[in-house]
Parts: sequence; C-alpha cells; structure tokens
Amino acid sequence: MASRRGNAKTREQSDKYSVLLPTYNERDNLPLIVWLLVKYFGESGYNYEIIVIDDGSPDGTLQIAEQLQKIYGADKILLRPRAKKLGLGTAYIHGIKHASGNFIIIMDADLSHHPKFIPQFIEKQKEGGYDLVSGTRYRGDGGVYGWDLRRKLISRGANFITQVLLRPGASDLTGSFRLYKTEVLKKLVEQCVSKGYVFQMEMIVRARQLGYTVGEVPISFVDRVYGESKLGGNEIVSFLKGLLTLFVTT
Ligand SMILES: Nc1nc2c(ncn2[C@@H]2O[C@H](COP(=O)(O)OP(=O)(O)O)[C@@H](O)[C@H]2O)c(=O)[nH]1
Ligand SMILES: [Mg+2]
Repeated sequence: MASRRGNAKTREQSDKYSVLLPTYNERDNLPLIVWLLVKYFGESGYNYEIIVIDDGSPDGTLQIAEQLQKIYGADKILLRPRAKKLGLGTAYIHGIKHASGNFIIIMDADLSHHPKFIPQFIEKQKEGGYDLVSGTRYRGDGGVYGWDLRRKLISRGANFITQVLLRPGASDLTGSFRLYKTEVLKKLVEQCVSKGYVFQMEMIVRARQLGYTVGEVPISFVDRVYGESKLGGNEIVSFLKGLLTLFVTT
C-alpha cells in the first residue's frame, strides 16, 4: 500500500484538485473539515487547494477561515468571500472562476460530506476516465444518517420524481458531493439556469444530456452536528419549480 501511494505521488502530480467549500455560518465546522481535507489529501498525495466561499456569515466564519489560512498556507487555503448571502449556485460559479485545478470537487462544509471519500472519487475518476463522479447515498454502502423522516422523505421524493420525469441515469440527483473535470463543470454551469438546491439536480441531468460520463461512489451522508440547515419551505417550492422547468425545457 505504501509503495502504491508513493507511486501515486510521483505519477499524479500533473493533476490538481480544487475543493470548493461554500460556507454560511459554519464557524464550528470549518476547522474540522479543513483539517480532514488536509489529512486525506496529505495521505493520498494528490495535489490540491481549498477555496472557501463565505457569504458574509454573521457568525464570523470568514475570520476562522483567515486563521486556517495562516496555519495551512495561502497556497492551500484560498479565501474568495462575498459580501452577502447570494445562494449556493452562484457561490459555486464564483468559486470555479478562482479554481486552478484541472479537477473540481464540490462538497458541503458542514461535515455531512466526509473528506475520506475523496481519494475514492479520484480513483473512480481515473479508473473510468469519467467526466464527473457523483457521491451516492442510494447505492451500495451509501446511506443517510441523522435525518428525520421529513428530510428523508423530501430527499427520496425529490430523487424519485426526478428519476421518473427526467431519467438521468444516476442514483443520487440531489446530493452535492461530486468531482468534476474543470472544463466539464464550466460547460455545465453555463448551461444551468437554476440557482438554489435544484442546481445539483440540473447539473447531473444536463451532464447526461450533453453525453458526459458519470461514475458513482457510495457515500454515507451524516446530518450536520453544528449549526442549522438552510433548507426551508421556500427551497422545496423552488426545487419543484426548477424540476418542472427542467422537465419542459430538456
Ligand atoms: N456561500 C454560501 N454557502 C451557502 C449558502 N447556503 C448554504 N451554504 C453552504 O452550503 C452547504 C450546504 O448547506 P446546508 O445548509 O448544509 O444544506 P443542507 O445540507 O441541504 O441542509 C453548507 O456548507 C452551507 O454552509 C449561501 O447562500 N452561500
Ligand atoms: Mg448540510
């Protein structure tokens, strides 16, 4: 194993992985997620950078991020804040502009997405040359932990309705833990019209449409321990609207 990692270190150096971390009130989670990212990238030897996109969090997430930048270095932790909460979709678009890697990893900063899966995403991508690799809670060893019945039903329901309406051929459409080839992500983002949570689903639906290949890695998704989810009734309504828009336009 050690020698394989050693080989990987010398072999893969032309590849760089930019991790986009959108944050809104994640001061308690950010130090841990960054520590875990540094740990797993360090162990697997892949070249990386972490781009924190904070939207003016009132809890001072940005100040925490500045401290982390001092600890880990400005080449590893990039801060690309925005003045106010402008939503997740545009946070990704903003982050992509600043990414220097030929691959981009998108994940939540609330510890629902564990960095330990990233080396598996990378290996999966290399194995099949995939344009994108999606974490899936709904295949293999994947799963969801800590959600109440309401949240589970919403997620399952959203996946089910989308599967039926759009047949995208991937098992987890609403998840947001994914790895993309940077140029593929840029093309997808250009095509996507939605801004809120529905963005994730639109991305994978459009990926299929454009003929991009999708690999999947089972992940366990753990509900956030610190802080609050931003998924409210409004998001559900806008998800359904977005889904219908996609249904009639694709
Ligand atoms: N920059 C930015 N990040 C956001 C915004 N809304 C949510 N996030 C972040 O996006 C990720 C997912 O949000 P979260 O509330 O955990 O959604 P949930 O997991 O679906 O409940 C977390 O890292 C949040 O901090 C936003 O408007 N701007
Ligand atoms: Mg979350």
